[in-house]
Amino acid sequence: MIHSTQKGKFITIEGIEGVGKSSNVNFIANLIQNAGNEVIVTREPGGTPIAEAIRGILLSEFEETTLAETELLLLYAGRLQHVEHVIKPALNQGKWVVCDRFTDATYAYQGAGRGIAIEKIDEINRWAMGNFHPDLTIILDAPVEAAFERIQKNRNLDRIEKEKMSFFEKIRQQYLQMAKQSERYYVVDASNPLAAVQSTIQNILKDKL
Ligand code: Z5A
Repeated sequence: MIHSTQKGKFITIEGIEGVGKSSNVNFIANLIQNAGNEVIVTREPGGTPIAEAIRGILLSEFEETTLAETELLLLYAGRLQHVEHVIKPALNQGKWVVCDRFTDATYAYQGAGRGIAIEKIDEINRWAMGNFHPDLTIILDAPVEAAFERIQKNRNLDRIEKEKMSFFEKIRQQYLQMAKQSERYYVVDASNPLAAVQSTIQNILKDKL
């Protein structure tokens, strides 16, 4: 366990849009709760009133362009509020935290997607987060076309979702690349039916609960 003075664990769920993150966060939380642990579910961008206001800015369209660096700084401003006011206090109380996206999304979207150097993100991440990172990260992976077919049926797209397929392909590849670099990542084939995806997630978490 990474957080030696804490009992709770920090689990994040990642992937491109439409892979089923929202559909699986509560499933994960239920597994944790059924094993007798207290759990909270949260998300990024967001998770506190200030961070949710920042989310509103990030997803809205303005007459001026939002610079990639502005996205990065806004994300970390919200993240700091979220970590210090919600995530760390919950972990310190022994609760588990399940978060829909976290720092890996920044490496994928602002790094691979927007083209900000990974070293720059590392620098800001180190400054804002120190050594704090998830204990376990589930990356839901599916081809971009398949994931987009799911979301386009259901809603209007926000500013980031309006990017081209090639943008999301870079993001998908960055997630897969990161997954090779640490044992905290588990890649799940999200092109399978939801029941199969959830059964895989259950197997991953079985030994951890
Ligand atoms: N962003 C960023 O740029 N940098 C960062 O550091 C962070 C975020 C943290 C908001 O994220 C945006 O912020 C996001 C990245 C950026 N922008 N984009 N684009 P978000 O997490 O709030 O929003 P999202 O990624 O767009 O979530 P989503 O579109 O809701 O996707 P999802 O949660 O992965 O999918 P879902 O809602 O659970 O499922 C989509 C549909 O598919 C739904 O109808 C389900 O019933 C269906 N579904 C789910 N799983 C399956 C399976 N297995 N089979 C069939 N159908 C399924």
